Amino acid sequence: MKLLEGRLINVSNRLPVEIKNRGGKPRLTASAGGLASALDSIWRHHHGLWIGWAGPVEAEAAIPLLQKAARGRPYGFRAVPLSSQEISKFYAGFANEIIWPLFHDMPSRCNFDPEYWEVYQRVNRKFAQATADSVNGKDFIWAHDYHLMLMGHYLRETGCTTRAGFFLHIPFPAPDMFEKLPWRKNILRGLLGYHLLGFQTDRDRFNFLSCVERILPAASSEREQSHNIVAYENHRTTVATFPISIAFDEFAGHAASHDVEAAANQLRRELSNNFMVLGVDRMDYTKGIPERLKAFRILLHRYPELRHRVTFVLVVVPSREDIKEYKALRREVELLVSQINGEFTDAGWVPIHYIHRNLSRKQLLSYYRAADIGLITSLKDGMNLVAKEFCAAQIDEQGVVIISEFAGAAAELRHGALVVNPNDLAGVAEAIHRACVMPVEEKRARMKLLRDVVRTYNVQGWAESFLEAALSPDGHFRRSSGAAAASIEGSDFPLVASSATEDQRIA
Ligand code: GDG
Repeated sequence: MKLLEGRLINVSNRLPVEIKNRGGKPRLTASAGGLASALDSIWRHHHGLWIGWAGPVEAEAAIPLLQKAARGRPYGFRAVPLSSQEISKFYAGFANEIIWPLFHDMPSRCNFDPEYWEVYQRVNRKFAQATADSVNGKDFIWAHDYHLMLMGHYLRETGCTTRAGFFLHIPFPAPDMFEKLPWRKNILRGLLGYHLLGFQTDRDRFNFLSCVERILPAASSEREQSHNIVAYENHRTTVATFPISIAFDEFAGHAASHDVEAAANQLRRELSNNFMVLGVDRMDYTKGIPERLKAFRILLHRYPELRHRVTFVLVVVPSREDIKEYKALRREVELLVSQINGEFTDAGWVPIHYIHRNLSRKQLLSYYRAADIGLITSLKDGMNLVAKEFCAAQIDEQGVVIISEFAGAAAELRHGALVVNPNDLAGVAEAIHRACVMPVEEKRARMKLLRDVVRTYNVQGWAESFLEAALSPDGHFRRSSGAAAASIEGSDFPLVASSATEDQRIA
């Protein structure tokens, strides 16, 4: 669907390609991270420009490499050069030591260093200027994530009148949490410089609106059918919910391939037991990895009959390794894995298979496909794409999803998944047991429901509804598809007649 007359100008902290110095020479490396692949599908219908940091290289050296990277793509690249001090104080500092923990409700992990704030403002101005210099009136600017919350306001300061939207990939906190931020007014003002603000869930949208009401009394807000309009400083901003999703057909198609099927069968043979519980995350304290391990330990204590029958495959991708909190988390996770394995490992059975590296797409899909249970226990999460990818890869429709009620994805998946409070370790252990003894018909019915939701409300629909909202002249647009799915009326899954009993046999 072609929605735009002009070009789509994507702006994110990083470009989807990175230039690294290897052997003294700058070289292009493949994109890391989910944002690039999530956005890839929207470029099939638009052309434009992607603006972001390209890596630690001189601007001149970056240009030919970015031109090379753009060959065969419908969009070009423009690098925003950042010094190492800017990267450390803007990205590692303000974004990842203040906003990331605060917006995930973990204020005690915040380091409110005033220098971080100075550099955050400076870098947002740089991005605004680079963007303003690159656009014309018919283009649409789509900025992404918590690194660029001030850019909306700074774009207007440059005199740029091109329409601009912003999507927040992480949660937005409730006022009591947000108010802890010393620069709370500036952040809200920055965001209200955009024409459209998109949040992952209604919970995040309403948190944002409550913060505006409390912190910016001069702003006024009107509620429309599917969105809100906030007026502030002679500017109107549409605020709506757009739950991000995945390219379902692509994932499901790849998961159904012979290659992946063969690799999944091989994994199952090698683990030679009935149940594979799978966790896939970046190494991040928001993902509830220690909590998940402790819940698994409780499971093995409470249900000794599951020993030798259940294996937990824990894939944890290295992330933000230069930040102290992340190093400490890695030590905690590795200690727990070795304690639990030390306590329970027996001839022919290791309870936890811990993988601390990046898997290829094929390997990841093989694990998704081979697994019986996808276990997501985020303490808080904007969406959690892993949950949706797991569903897409369940070609045999027999996997069970256990998901934290604090992951954005729970809003859409709650009818087919087992929903848990990740802090309730015994409750998580019970949910794993319940998934192990669940009759196959119930598993299929649940997974069918989940796959229907993810197939229907895919990433293409997400991007289209965002662009439609951004470009609709009167602020009226259809309710974003995922948001509609998230508000399906009715109670939890109807087939819960089969809650597990102690003496139920493990099939
Ligand atoms: C942020 C928000 C929101 C993981 N391990 C491997 C691998 N992955 C890929 C997954 C998935 C992505 O990484 C992780 O996405 P999530 O959504 O689960 O989490 P965050 O990285 O925290 O993402 C989150 C998201 O933005 C989008 O808006 O949902 O809430 O925190 O795509 O497949 N990919 C490969 N090998 C791995 O080992 N190839």
